[in-house]
Amino acid sequence: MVEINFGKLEKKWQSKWEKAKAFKSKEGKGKKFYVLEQFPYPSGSGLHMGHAFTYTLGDIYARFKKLNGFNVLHPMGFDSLGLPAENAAITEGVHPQKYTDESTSNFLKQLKALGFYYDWERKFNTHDPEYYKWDQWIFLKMLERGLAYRKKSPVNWCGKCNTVLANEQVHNGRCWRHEDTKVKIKHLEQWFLKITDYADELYKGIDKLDGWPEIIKKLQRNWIGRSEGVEIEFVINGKKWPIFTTRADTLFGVTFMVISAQHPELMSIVTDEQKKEVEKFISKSGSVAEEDIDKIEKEGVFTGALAKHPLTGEEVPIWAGNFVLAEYGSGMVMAVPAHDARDFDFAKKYDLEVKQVIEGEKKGEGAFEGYGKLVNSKGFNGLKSEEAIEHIAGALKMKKLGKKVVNFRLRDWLISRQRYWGTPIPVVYCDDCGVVPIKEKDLPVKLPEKVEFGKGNPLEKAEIWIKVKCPNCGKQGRRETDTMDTFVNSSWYYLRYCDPKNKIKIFDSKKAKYWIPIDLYIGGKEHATMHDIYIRFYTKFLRDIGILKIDEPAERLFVQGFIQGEDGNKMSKSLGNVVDPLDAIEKYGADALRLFLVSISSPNRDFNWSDKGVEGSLKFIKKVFDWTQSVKKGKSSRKVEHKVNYAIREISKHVDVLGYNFAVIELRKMFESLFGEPEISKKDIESCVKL
Ligand code: ANZ
Ligand code: ZN
Ligand code: ZN
Repeated sequence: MVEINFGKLEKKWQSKWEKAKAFKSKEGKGKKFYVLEQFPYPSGSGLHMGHAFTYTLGDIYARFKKLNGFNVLHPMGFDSLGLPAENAAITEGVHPQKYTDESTSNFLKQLKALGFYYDWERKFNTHDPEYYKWDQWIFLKMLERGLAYRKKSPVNWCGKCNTVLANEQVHNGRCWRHEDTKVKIKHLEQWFLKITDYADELYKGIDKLDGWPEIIKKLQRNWIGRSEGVEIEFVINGKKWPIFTTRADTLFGVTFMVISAQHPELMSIVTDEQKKEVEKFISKSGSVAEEDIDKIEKEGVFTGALAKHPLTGEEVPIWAGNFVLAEYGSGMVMAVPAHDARDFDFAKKYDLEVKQVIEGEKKGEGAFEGYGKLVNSKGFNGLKSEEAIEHIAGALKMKKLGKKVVNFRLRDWLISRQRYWGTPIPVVYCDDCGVVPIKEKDLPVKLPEKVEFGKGNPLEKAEIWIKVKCPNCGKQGRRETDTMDTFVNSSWYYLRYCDPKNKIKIFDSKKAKYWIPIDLYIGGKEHATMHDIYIRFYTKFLRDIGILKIDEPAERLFVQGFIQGEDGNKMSKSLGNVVDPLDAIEKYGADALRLFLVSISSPNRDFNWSDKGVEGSLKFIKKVFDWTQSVKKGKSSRKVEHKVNYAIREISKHVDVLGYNFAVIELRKMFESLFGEPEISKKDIESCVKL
């Protein structure tokens, strides 16, 4: 065996590719294929093995499609706004701009060392004002249409991020970035995007996402949470109060009501006698996260108020409780302890009446939650639950005390962040005119360079930047100091790759039309209910303002697994099990590394790093290399031809469905069986090497 320096060899070819612009893409006439991997946040610690793995998956596919005659678009850029750069500014004293410029250029070098097929001419950084200008432009379009608005509401606050978070960025009551930090509730006036206007379409559209994994679709369905039911009016102190129920058939089993302890109007119904008790209860019962509701001890207090039942006219007591969400439905429920487990627990605890109205066999103590025949329901007895829901909804409608409605769990997207390193929200506050949008021709609103980092939002102290003339009346106004959630930047980036240098428009519609939708999108499962929903929302919005003609951004979504350390744990500095892709390239070469990354398991599964494994890949590559040097080149026998053709067919089949590990098995099989052959044609050697 000759010792060859793969590192050197790879560099030679990488620079040839670069000079030849081998991966440049241009819209044209042929069949197109758009492969995209979710772009990275360029952290200071550089590219990690997870990136190397994910981007290898897309790279293989892009090359595969190219070899199959497609016109391929495979771009890469950097999601470079966000908190870590700003936190580094605070702890290390570097300006986020400098920090980010350094880390993006570092990332770029590392990606290039991996030899990926990217059209680097399309690269952009989201912290470039030429990029975030279009975030602002989209925001203004939303503002015009009432889809961007300000509202004071209880919001999630992460003390570590020092900013608010969107609902979907709170996982198990904790910050998505800070697993150790419980989110607090603050009451603030914030900017929201009205994603709920698209709730129904986002929900129903899931059925058409044939190329998306079931798990992502399920998570999205649950997150959007479409629920068909009836809104029923109960009258409290002469005023109608709606409640939402999916079980109108149980209406005659209501024995009390429960209003959320967090409900903003709770105190308005509490009687004087109960005021003290209720206040005591509110102050001791903190806010409960939605996913905890079934687990917590259900507690409450009587409000003293009564609600009039819409069909029987009876007065039922109203309690305040910790298991009712202020933000879902109307924040109040009709409690049916005989048929709802939560209500049952509550009724037992406070000795409230339980009245059965559905016939059915329950197992032991507790509520019967199933469907069945109605009893004790005057006028509806004997009906089945499904029928009863229709009939009762009809009766309520006649009395103007109810209607069928669809409810969603999805909330509007809170995009305000009290941080510096994000896209400035392009509005001005004027004493006379109120909230005034910046004129389109004055975009981008750039971040001021000179600011002070420390506690709080640096923009609030940037007095010179803040002062601006009102675009409407010309009087002195003040800029908005909130910046946008960085998920805004990634919600439409796939479109900018179609026309990244456009200075006049967000993108040229003709160019975009050629490339979109994304044919294969590769990313992580953690984005199921964040990025993967936001990008769908933005696509629909941009369609509705007439600049797109597609309904969904990606034909197919592939969710990659996680690469863990050799010990089976998440790679982390504290465990000492991190393998740096650059070190691995130096030791084994990019080809061996990439081959290893797709050999171990199906790419949608988690797998462990293995030194032995990557050494095995290198050994294999060396063997192949030696064979190409030593084998006699001449004519291929029929047998050899057959072996090569068979391998091309089988490997293509596996690659097409990203079954790369099976493709590697076929590849090894092919070479092993060719090693013993006395002679092979140059053309066949080339095919083998390409494979
Ligand atoms: C009466 C009832 C009787 C209910 C019964 C269920 C069973 P989904 O499917 O999630 O939409 N609900 C309504 N608003 C609520 C809130 N703000 N916080 C907590 N629970 C709330 O669930 C709808 C059901 O959840 C509604 O139907 C209501 O309880 C409860 F035998 O109303 B049901
Ligand atoms: Zn946080
Ligand atoms: Zn004004």
